[in-house]
Amino acid sequence: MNEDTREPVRLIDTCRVCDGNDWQEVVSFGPLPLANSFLEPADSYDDEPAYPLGVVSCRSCRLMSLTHVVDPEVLYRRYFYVTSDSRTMAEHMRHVAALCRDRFALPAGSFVVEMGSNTGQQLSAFQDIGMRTLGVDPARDLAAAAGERGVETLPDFFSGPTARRVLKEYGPARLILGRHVFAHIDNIAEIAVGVRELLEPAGVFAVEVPYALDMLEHNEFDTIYHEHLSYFAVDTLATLFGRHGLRVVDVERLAVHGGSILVFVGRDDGPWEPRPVVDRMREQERDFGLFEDATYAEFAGRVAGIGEKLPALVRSLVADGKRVAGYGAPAKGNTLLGVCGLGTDELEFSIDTTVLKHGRVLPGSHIPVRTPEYGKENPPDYYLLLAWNYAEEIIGKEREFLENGGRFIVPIPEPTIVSADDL
Ligand code: DWN
Ligand code: ZN
Repeated sequence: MNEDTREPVRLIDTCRVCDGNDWQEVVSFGPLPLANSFLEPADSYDDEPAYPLGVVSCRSCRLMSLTHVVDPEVLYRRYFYVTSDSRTMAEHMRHVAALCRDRFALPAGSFVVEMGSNTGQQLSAFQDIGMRTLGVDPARDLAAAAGERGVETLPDFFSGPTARRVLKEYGPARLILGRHVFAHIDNIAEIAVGVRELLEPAGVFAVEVPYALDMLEHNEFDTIYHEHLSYFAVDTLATLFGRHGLRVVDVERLAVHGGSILVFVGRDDGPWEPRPVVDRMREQERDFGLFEDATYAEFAGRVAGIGEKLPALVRSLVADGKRVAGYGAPAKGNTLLGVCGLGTDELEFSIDTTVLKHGRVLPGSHIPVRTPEYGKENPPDYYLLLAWNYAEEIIGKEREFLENGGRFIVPIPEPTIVSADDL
């Protein structure tokens, strides 16, 4: 980051995993506003900042990276994403806590540190199984909310110096957790070094990231926004950690966020030997075409197809007099709408359960965010399911909407209409 000049955005140069600089261009979505910068309604949005959004792939380690990095101070100090209190996510967090404990024999009272701990929901699940916890999160309001639920949280970015400070003040960690935060960090080499210093010899770093193969295979292009600097395969993470005295010892595939991997990393002098799944997944990635330019070109082609098909579908419904609204106001929805050029001409509003988002408008499209109750009182004919990663939970609880003749447009992996007949 340009600490001296505090440039809000910088063009990447070398690969943050392998230092290579042979990049394949994958997609370029042009300038888009930040996906979590929900705005107060205004007469004019002319001064809304927008930053280039594009992805390239390193031909050496196959890291997919954004072309431009926005200053994290701009991205995260005031942040509207609070960990969803959905049933899916609560179950997932309990699952993660039990998985870490059982696979790596965490004794009761083990010290667990989480980077990007948000409102402390995941660490609460670790407290529930008897662990000592510490959160680290730069979003000041969220760190305060975590404190209120009894999860001590340092209001800071996790960095090398933070890791050393935690080590000095709290002692070494048995488990360091980074759920959906590692892909948000530019200098991951520094994080890897800090993690190694903070871990006990038998300690484990558990990293959960969206899985690049799921993104490529299921056309999840809306996972691409300014916060997600990196899109990882297991092989790429193995390259990264191998350079910093760490090694991937286990991997678990998970359904959350459109398909994620929970990658367990141990010290290379530690007791954890890599389990067979690690090499198996690396082989599968090779067979899938991780190292072939064509894989990325084909993905880009399919994305362009959705970018034409989805707006054509929505516009034809609107032209037929149908009312369309968004379901959910996730960050990814703002990429989807931005790439498809959909806005207030097509969508009347979008409903979301997050109180912080209510009364605001979506960045870029300026579609107003309403409460779920508003949606119940003013049901549209079609909901465009922006939060498609919760399709099962949402469609399950919206039976009444469907039974009354409402329909969902599920945009990913291919625009599809769901009606009561599909229940
Ligand atoms: O990495 C990140 C991922 C993990 O989470 C962050 N940078 C930001 C965030 O991405 P997102 O905003 O795309 O995440 P979600 O969890 O897919 O967002 C779902 C949205 O949908 C939330 O705003 C809550 C909302 N929702 C709803 O209104 N009704 C969700 C459910 C399940 C519902 O029933
Ligand atoms: Zn690389």
